[in-house]
Amino acid sequence: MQIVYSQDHARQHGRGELTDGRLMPVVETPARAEMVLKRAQEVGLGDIVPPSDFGVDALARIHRPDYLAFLETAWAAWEAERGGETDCLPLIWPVRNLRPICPHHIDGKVSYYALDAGTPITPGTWTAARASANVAMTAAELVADGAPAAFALGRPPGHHATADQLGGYCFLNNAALAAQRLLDRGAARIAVLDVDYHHGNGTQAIFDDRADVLFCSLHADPRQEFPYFLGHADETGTGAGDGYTVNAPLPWGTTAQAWMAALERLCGRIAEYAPDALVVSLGVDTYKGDPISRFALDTRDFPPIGARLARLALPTAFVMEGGYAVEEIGHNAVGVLRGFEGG
Ligand code: OKP
Ligand code: ZN
Repeated sequence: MQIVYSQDHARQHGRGELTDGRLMPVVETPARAEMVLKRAQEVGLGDIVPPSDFGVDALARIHRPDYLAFLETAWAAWEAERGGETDCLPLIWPVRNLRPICPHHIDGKVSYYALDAGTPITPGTWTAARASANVAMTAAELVADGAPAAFALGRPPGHHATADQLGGYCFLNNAALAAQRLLDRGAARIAVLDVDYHHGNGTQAIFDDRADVLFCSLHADPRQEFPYFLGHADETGTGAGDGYTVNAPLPWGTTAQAWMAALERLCGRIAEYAPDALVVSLGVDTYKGDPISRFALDTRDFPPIGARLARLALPTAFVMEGGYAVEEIGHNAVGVLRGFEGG
């Protein structure tokens, strides 16, 4: 399958994220994408193609215009306020008992538009996030043009980003933009399957009230794990989208066997939905050696995931999400894709 890739991902390189009560080096680094690219080339996965530029209008199919304007201007406002020595991070949120009215000062604005303090805005964030979105939409375009599959090898990831909020290392929801692109190219129904260790709260929220996108996710139970406030089993969608969200929260320590059993259930639901295409939010932070995650999948467990997805027999756009064990991320992510192609 073709691999869509842009070097612009490297423009997002945060200096620090607030973790465990202190500022720590970020785990969502440029090396992640470079390691996946290296492995894809090693095994000859496919040609590497650059993204097309779909412009801000395509982003506005999913994201609120005021949020896009914020992302575009946040770094300049932060830099003007206090120089460029530190990344732009929020410190207060419009939570219970406060009012979500967007402030004018950058400190208040970044809080309004963020859902955590682990997602630094840097000088290159807007460039890198747009490149990652274009990478995902280009993979969707390849699939819409008839490719059986395509791989969007982008970062920063996207599945925590909502229509109007950044968080969890995500700024633009790449998978949602890919799904919307497929719909805009004529598909009637799209399934999004999120296999990242963390719940894809952004993707779920974006498609919550829609029946034209089935959102299915396997993830660590939000009672134990980030993003903590979405991803429970009783969330099934609202309004017209009722029945089109399926969550499979799993406990810390989940093994490949239990994980594959949950995948089987979600694949059944996807087959029943009979979508025109599938978007896979491909996180490999389910790996046992992942530094921020607590599932127990081994490198050998990733190819069977791809093989099972191939049996759905759907045109499939894979969109890179998480995976922070940098040495193994290439073997794990490309393992899924090779399993898909051989399966
Ligand atoms: C992004 B993706 C750990 C802090 C966790 C958020 C994790 C975001 C994961 N000390 N910060 O879903 O892989
Ligand atoms: Zn994740």
